[in-house]
Amino acid sequence: MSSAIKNIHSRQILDSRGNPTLEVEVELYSGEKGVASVPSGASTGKFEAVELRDKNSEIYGGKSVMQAVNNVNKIIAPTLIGDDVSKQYDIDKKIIELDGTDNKGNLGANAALGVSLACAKAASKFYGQELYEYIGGICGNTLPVPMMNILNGGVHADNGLEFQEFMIAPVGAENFSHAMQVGVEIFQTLKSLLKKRDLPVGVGDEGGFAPRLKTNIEAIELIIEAILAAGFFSGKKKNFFGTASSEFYNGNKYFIRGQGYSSEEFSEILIKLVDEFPIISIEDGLSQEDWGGWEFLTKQLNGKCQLVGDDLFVTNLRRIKMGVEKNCANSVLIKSNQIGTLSETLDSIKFAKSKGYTTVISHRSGETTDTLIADLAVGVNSGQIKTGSLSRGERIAKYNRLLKIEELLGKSAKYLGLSAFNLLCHSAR
Ligand code: 2PG
Ligand code: MG
Repeated sequence: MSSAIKNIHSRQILDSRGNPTLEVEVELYSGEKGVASVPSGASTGKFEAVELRDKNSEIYGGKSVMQAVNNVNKIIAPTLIGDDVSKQYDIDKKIIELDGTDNKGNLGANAALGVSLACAKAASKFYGQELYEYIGGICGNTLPVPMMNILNGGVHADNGLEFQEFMIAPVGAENFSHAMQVGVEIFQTLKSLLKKRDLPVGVGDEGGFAPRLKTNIEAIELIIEAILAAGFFSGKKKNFFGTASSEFYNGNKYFIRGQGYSSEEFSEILIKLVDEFPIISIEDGLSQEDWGGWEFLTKQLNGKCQLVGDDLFVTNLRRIKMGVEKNCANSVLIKSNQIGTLSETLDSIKFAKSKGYTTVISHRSGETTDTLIADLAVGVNSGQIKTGSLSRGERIAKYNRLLKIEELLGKSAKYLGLSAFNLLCHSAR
């Protein structure tokens, strides 16, 4: 029995938007196999690692990933065959060196990540461990607070809302399964409210409803109404939103309903929203290039609201370090495909935590049914996960995996609720 890699094979599959992506299988001499697939974003950050696409407009509209598949099968595989799969950092280092760029521009972050994740899965099987156990050992036992994106906007829907995600987080739930129940009850109530108003209940890319509403505030109010109508007090079931502001930032202005706002003006709008509504977290409130704005917003809201950097940090240690130095944000969104390997993802998480930043493990808007992020969230005790709404199989797959992990952990399972946001710790910075 050996944990040495016998074979690595990649194929092109489809993601939840029907776009091509990679699946990678890693087979060990022991006979164990790890299979992983790679997600893909729509509101991608400018500084993300490169997602390699073939760009042949006659095939899949230019989105096929055969070059990345070939990079796995013909370049990465021969280099890693025979290596010990349990040496994750060594494997990832080899891939990084093989690529030789800062942004995985040669092999593609999608090629690199597929192999990296499939290796971790194969290793966990070799040791007879669940993936979250393999990642976190006996310390990995925290079920994340789910941030559920029940109303979709931005580039994930076609409804004209500038803000991309309107999320709820049952911070007052007793445990993870209770949090799911609360989320579903609010989601179903929102559906009835929309129907009553003759608004469509079709869903966006992440499974949240996507009605055409007049303003972003109307979306927030509608959710609060659903929370109350479902029988929950808004004080216990707080809300989030993710603006993905880089998407409506143009020429140093933030454009809402056609009107341009300066960074400071837009920050004031966000600050007012936090004052008026039960909002405890804002993701990408400002653009990825607006460091000055982030400094201002963080100064104003630190200690009151979690400020999550997604496009701002792109899971990249260098950018997270810049953010810490400049006192920008107090939380990091974690997406492995923004950086390209599991070990770089783990390093970003470790660093963020060491600086008192919270971490939110996240899906992409283009997903597969791979549930790795559920295990990662528990393994690293991130305390929070963002994996979409309460519909669409690729979103539900992650929630169902977490329900199973909660059962597997039994009495060891923890659910942090509001303390996952750790807001007060940051007020001193
Ligand atoms: C985000 C993500 C996931 P995308 O902005 O956080 O919700 O969207 O994958 O399209 O970048
Ligand atoms: Mg985002």
